[in-house]
Amino acid sequence: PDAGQITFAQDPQSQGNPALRWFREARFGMFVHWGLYAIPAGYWNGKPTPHMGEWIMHDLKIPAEEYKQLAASFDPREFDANQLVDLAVRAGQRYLVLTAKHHDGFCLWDTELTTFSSAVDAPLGRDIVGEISQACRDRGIKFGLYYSQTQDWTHPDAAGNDWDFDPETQDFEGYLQGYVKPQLTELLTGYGEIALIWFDTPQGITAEQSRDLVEHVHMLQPYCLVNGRVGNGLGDYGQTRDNEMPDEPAGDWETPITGNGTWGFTDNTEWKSAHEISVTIAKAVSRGGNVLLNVGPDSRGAVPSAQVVELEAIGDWLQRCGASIYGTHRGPFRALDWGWSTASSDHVYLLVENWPAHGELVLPANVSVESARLLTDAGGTSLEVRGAQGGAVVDLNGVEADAVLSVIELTGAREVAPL
Ligand code: H79
Repeated sequence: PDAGQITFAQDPQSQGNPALRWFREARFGMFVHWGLYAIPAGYWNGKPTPHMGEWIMHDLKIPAEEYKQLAASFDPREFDANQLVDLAVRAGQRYLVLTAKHHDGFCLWDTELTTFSSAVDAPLGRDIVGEISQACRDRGIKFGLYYSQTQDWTHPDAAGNDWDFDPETQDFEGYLQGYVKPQLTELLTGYGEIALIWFDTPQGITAEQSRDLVEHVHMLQPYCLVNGRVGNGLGDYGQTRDNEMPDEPAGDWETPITGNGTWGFTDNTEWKSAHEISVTIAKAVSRGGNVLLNVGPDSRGAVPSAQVVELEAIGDWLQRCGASIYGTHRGPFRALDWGWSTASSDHVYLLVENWPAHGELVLPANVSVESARLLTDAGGTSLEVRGAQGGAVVDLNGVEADAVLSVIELTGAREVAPL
């Protein structure tokens, strides 16, 4: 082995669940927040909800019996799971996570535990988990489920609703054993391979209760990943807070991000651009993590067309530059003033946000490089590299920056001196 070859730290969690292998390669997924909250879409009797659309019941203290009436209007007959998953494919997303049950308790599958579902109380009468899981399977997209394990604002024994239910008399353990676990059994036995369970808001759950949920999931499907929000430091991979980009987390991790300022559909149209999304992906992958980007379909099941434009642009970018994202890991270069780095076993990738003045991209002073090329539609233009004995410079004069984010592939990058 060449002593000058740049080596990369192993993930400390690499001894973990073997399914982390697909998770590390995927790097980019689609989060789908869809439920009854798409009908009021941020307004209740004309009053706007102050925060995220899916929190409307909580934030406006809507009585459970009143909120549950929304199910009678949930009738997105035109919804086509194939179209939704095709969009994920076009966006370059390798996994999809659907809100089987969010904090409001409405279920998107045909569950024995309640009639409050898309299959029974809703005129739609369909099993959305079944439809989307099938569409994902047909397209080779990993399928995971979001499940709100602590909060359920329409369940008298769950957390989160103190305007209908009295926290003093609630039986939370009874809710976990008699409702949550049987529902997880349905989800993990009725829909084929489930790639991951995405729990949320672990406040108030004991370590024993979190461990019980992890063991329940793994007893039913050992290769189903459990996210860190199962609580108490457990789970197969770590999680940032919503919309957060950590500096240098250890191990395998994921950041969930909204496409605008809300998870459930509202009239908010401040869509993150393809460029902003690409920068988020570049930062996350350069630090060893994944990005789970949200879509909030409307009450008919449609993703707003302005967001589709950005998703398709990201997909186009990944067609050109995906070699720098899929299957890559933490990059060797830190604190670059022009962007981020990722690496595969063969190459180092430079994701350049700030195009350098004078067209000269300066690499860290202890690094030399054999060759460089630009990742483009056409398959790559060679770039001139100067200063091969360290402090190398990649010449970008006359090179046009990518419309989304420029990526340069380095071959033979090596340390010529300790930094
Ligand atoms: O599913 C999405 C969110 O609904 C969920 N996580 C993502 C993936 C989430 N659950 N809790 N939170 C996010 C934190 C919520 C905090 C707040 Fe509020 C809700 C701030 C404003 C509304 C409750 C009411 C806490 C403060 C005021």
